[in-house]
Amino acid sequence: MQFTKMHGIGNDYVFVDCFRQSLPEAPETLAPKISDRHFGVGGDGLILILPSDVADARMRIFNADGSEAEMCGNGVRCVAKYVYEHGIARKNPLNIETGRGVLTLHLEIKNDTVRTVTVDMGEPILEPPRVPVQLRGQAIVDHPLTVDDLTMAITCVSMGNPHCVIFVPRIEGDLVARIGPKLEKHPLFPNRTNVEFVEVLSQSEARMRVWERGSGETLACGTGACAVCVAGVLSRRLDRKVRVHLLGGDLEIEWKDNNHVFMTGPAEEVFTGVWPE
Ligand code: ZDP
Repeated sequence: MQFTKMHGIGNDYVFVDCFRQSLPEAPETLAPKISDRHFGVGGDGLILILPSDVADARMRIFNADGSEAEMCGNGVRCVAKYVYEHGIARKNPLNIETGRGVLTLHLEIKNDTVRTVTVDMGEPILEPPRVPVQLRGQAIVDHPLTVDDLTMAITCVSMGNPHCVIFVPRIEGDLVARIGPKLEKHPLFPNRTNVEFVEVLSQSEARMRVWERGSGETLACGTGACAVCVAGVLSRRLDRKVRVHLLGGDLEIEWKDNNHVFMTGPAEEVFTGVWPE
């Protein structure tokens, strides 16, 4: 099976072009094997690029533990780059079908190479039953929650996939590794959750680290950065247009007046290879 290794600011995935081939086994079992950084190719998960009846292509994303996610921000930018550069659809903008519907992606192309992509990520989802989070209210903003004797204020946002955002004075020590997995699997989140730890640098700038559902700490999370922007506006910490600094690089996020969240960032192809059948 041919694969392509790509990443969005260090959030790296193994991509399989399912227009041209089929998988040797179910993606839920292939993803952990191919994502293993010692015994496999290595990555935060597996992303399938498939034909679609309603868009130029369809994306399915499987985390490193084999769980399928509804949406993927860094990954969908890479899908758009692949679809354009490998001739599946030489269009700009592109439409990509995802677990949360069809998204529109605008490409920045130089010398026939896709450099950066702006994704209309759609509207944030705040109603607790739709995140889902088992708390009452119109939206969960700065809700106190104690884990491991640490009381935090959580803000819950779905971008198609669930996010638990926590603003802290400083992201230090083992906070991410200690608290991330406990919140990922906390009973409040029936589908588990991604967990973002955020330092506000100014009204228009934040630094974040992320513990991802099904993958652990990653260098970046696109849907997570969108959730951080929304949570920052709801809690009056951030403007609607922010630069988010992640371990792997920066993303520009804007929550526009039409209630859609836009994410702009790079997408890179690293290498191709053959996975033995
Ligand atoms: O929701 C989840 O289970 C995430 N781990 C999916 C991957 C999210 C991603 N890192 C992103 O950029 O949104 C790809």
